[in-house]
Amino acid sequence: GSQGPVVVIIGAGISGIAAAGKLSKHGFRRIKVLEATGRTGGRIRTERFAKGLVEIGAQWIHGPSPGNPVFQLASQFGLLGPDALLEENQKINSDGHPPSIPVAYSSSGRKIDPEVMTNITELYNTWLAQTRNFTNGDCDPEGSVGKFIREKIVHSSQEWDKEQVEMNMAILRGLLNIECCVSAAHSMDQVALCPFGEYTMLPGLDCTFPKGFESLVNHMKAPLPNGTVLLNKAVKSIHWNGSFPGSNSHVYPVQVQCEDGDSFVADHVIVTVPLGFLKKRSVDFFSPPLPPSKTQAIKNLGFGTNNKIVLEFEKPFWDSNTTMIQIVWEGESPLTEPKKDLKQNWMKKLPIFVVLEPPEQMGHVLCGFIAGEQSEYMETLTDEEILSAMTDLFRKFTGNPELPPPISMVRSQWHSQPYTGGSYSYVAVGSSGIDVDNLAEPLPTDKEVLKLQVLFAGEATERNFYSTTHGALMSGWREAQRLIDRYSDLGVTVSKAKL
Ligand code: 6YU
Repeated sequence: GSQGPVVVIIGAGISGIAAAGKLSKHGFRRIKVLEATGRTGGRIRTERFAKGLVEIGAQWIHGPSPGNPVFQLASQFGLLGPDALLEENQKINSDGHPPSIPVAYSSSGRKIDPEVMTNITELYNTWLAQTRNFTNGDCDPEGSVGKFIREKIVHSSQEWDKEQVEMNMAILRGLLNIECCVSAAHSMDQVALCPFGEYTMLPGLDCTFPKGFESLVNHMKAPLPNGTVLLNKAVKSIHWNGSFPGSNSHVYPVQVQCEDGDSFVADHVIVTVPLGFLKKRSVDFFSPPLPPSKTQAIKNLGFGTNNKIVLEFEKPFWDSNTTMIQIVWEGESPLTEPKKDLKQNWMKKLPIFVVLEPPEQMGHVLCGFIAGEQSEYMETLTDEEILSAMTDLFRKFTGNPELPPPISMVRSQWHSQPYTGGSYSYVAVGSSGIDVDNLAEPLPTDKEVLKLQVLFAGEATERNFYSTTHGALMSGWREAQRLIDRYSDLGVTVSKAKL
């Protein structure tokens, strides 16, 4: 057409909005973003809570430094606090781990000796760092991060004092449960060892958005022409390799059909739906069906659940310099799987609470993390049931049976969201970084004339930065660039075609 190609983007998370923004900036005029839910942002979601704001999804900029596009945009838009902008903060290498050791409480109602915590945590961090050294392929293809760490634990435990074994094991179980939250995996036994180090950590001390992570998405979408993003437009199916007549006598290769009966023809479709959605729906979502390289990638890659339980307290029971509270269940061990009875035991999977700051603006708020099946079970409980479990938990761990219950609560339910189906992706045992690249590969994959009919973006398509907002952002820009390059190959930039 005279206005350049029609591009339909499915999903208005950060990857979809990033793709739309870049295409629009490069002169593409006919862009639509179709979003299933009533809001933009996807897994970036900020809500009012207590005296301030709380992140239901993404919380930190992981590695806020010049190589991180989320950091770049956030600083350009003026969305960061003064500390995040300090050059020294941008150079700190925390290797993805909290800079300080949490205050730890045990299930017998006492604080754990900080020296014991420090020793075990440092030991664990050394092993975890070693799991990242196998990207050269010199490793068992069936190996997992969990198995690797368990072997280190067994070996190391032979040198521990008898009376410390139980506590050390309990602490290590908690550390593995934290790792499950980081990877959104039920067990670290599901996370593949060989490709684990492909995930790349950028330098910088993780920081948050004082006005909420969603402020970033709002700034990114502001320059898009009115009417670009359509909310409550769930896509039902994508028909590619076809010839669909448009209103302008042009024939298009792709047609997108929506749940509400609407349909859109397009030259190019960028699919940014979460891997969790593809796992449930890809079989009837694409017609013709996806090639085997794609269906294998969708099946083999991991996509699990990490949820938050956010609690507001009238008064803090923690000291003002506490930034994190670790929960250590005595008697639990990293060498055995957690107990199966979810109703009784789900909360034993919850290893850590982060203190949300600053209390003057926030109130006294703890944000707990929980991953895996226990997290998915938690989603089925009522607020009252969770509040009562949390009240019991804190009474037990502080050793104060009178501790007042939290005054309010909010939790995430990412697994039950029909258009998300979990939290984020990981490279599971049985898959590799090649699957991530295959997921990113546009259709058709063979050498047909009409290339780039269906493109794929989203967090799960970035081999080195999956599971993050910057990975998602990069993936949206990557696919936009693919289309920009395609039209410059023809020697006609889209904006010139428009004139
Ligand atoms: C980060 C962080 N963070 C916590 C929690 C979660 C995530 N992440 P979107 O889903 O946003 O958009 C797709 C849209 O498509 C969506 O709006 C749908 O409604 C729509 N859609 C679906 N189907 C549709 C249809 N049929 N039709 C139309 N529309 C449809 N990232 O940078 N910092 O602190 C956290 C965290 C609880 C849930 C996070 C974090 C992940 C990001 O939120 C996520 O990657 C992006 O927002 C995804 O954007 P998108 O556009 O791709 O999809 C060593 C090693 C190990 C590796 N892991 C370590 C990394 C640690 C990851 N950390 C995460 C931690 C937290 C706390």
